[in-house]
Amino acid sequence: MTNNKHLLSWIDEMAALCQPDQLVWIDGSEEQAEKLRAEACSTGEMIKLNEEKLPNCYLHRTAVNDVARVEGRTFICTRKKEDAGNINNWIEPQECYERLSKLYRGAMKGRTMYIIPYSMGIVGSDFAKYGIELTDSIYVVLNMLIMTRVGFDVLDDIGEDGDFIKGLHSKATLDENNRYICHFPEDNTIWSVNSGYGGNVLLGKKCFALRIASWLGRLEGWMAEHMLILGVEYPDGDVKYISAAFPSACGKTNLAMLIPPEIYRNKGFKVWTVGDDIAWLRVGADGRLYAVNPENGFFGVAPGTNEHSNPNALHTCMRDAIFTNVCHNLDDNTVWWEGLDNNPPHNAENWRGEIWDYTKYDKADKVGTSGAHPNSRFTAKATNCPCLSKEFNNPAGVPISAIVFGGRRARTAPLVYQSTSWQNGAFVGSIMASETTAAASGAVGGVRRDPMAMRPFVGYDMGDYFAHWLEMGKKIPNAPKIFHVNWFRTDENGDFIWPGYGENFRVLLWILARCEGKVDADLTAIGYVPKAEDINIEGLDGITEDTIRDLLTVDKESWLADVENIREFYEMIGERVPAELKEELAGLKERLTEME
Ligand code: OXD
Ligand code: MN
Repeated sequence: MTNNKHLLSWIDEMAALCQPDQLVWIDGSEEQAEKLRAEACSTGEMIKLNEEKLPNCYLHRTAVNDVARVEGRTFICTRKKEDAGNINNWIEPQECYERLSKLYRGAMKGRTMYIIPYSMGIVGSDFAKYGIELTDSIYVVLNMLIMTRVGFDVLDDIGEDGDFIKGLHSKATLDENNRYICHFPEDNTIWSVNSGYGGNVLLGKKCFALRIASWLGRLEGWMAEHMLILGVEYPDGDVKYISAAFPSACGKTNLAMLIPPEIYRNKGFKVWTVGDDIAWLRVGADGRLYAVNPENGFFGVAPGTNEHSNPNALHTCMRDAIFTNVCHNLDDNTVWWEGLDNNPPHNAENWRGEIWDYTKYDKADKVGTSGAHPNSRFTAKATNCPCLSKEFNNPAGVPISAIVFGGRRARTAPLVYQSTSWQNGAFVGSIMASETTAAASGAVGGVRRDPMAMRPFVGYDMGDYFAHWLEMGKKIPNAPKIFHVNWFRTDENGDFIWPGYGENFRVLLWILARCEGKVDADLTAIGYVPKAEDINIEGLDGITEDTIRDLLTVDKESWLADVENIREFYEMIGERVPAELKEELAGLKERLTEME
């Protein structure tokens, strides 16, 4: 398999610690995957679904106490605490290795340790980074086979002395009080123990492609971001690419797979998906910023996915998919989730595997009475996506015209605005936020600041991360323009004003027109805001130019309140917040104060 001594001795050491009954190398072949699926079905770890309706699809249930990422149990273990920063949890590396070794010791007795060589990005490309994940979970192996590029070509490329990220995962006893997701960026190492939930255990994803990769990107002069990547095709065949960062559960997968409104489809516009969650960005030889999606599949939230919100995602997960914690329709051995359609199954098991009474479903108590868990997922192959970009496997990536940040704000942020420079754009990213609205009244709830949607995913100090953004701006001669969008403004009744979903395409077109210098805008205290007439509302029911004007207003008082909140947030991040961003904040305050 490999002669890499470092790799082999690390595996020996981890096997001696975990004491599995046997070691099995994962070669990426369909034959091996099929054997593992059969084994998982024989033990009840997975359920094979209706082969006619959902070919090659499986259902898995995690432990009831293990259904989401656990930020409180996620650690960045740098030698110096200040390098992990104030936002991240930290444990001193040696102490952490010792504490976790006790949990791993003998944890794989009676189990198999699977060795998964995988690549984030296209094997052999400039963007690619390699990892080996050791795990005692077949579910992890089968998900990694979908989400990453697995195979021995990775070992060949690592060669005798190449770099790779060492990932160790054990379900151990699934003890939530001893659950740890730990990153050792100085050692290229990830240790995850006592969880079986995707975001905690598919180590290629959040742990490697964001936390460790953000660290590597800073060292090596590139960026790892929590961004979708999409291409907008114009009727003349030209395609322009956008990458966009939104906090979790703000519709990234939906935007990435958007279907343009009919009036645009008829003219020949299309949207192509390159990625729905993670972008790795590098400066290309032509001075533009190029993006690849390092993943090979989608790990999407199931509830709310339907023929209206995201038909492409629905089609993507109708074959070769693994469903986690959804509702099981026992009548036809298929799956269901809240928001799929209005026909909940009458003979079903809920995400916990208990008989489910759909008549008792109470929307206010989603976890207790729902059929599917609100964070239930589908793991689906990118290549099954009907709108997958033909550039998906391009090792050079796609050139990015616009970077879009987005939050969920009831009042503050307008539908869309453009920053005035890269530095100002980095500032706009750094102040990203989402808030919960008290449903009926439209009252503004708490604000969670989530810079660049990376709050849970930066593998080092957040102030240093901002500084890296500013540095990168200096290295990109032909940098993308930076925008901010907010699909979630509400009216006095708390209802969303903008229809969202496919209609967001209208905003993307304005963004791209700005990048091309094809449309004017009004300069306001926060940046460039569209002229209402430049957002096309043709064919949009119930939306007038006045609605758009209203969606584009900049409300002085709520922005000034936000400035105060941002100042406190910067203080919490600490002294490494770059002076340039503090100046941007001061400038914003001054412009707002001067506003009529
Ligand atoms: C995700 C997340 O699972 O951001 O993608 O939480
Ligand atoms: Mn995500």
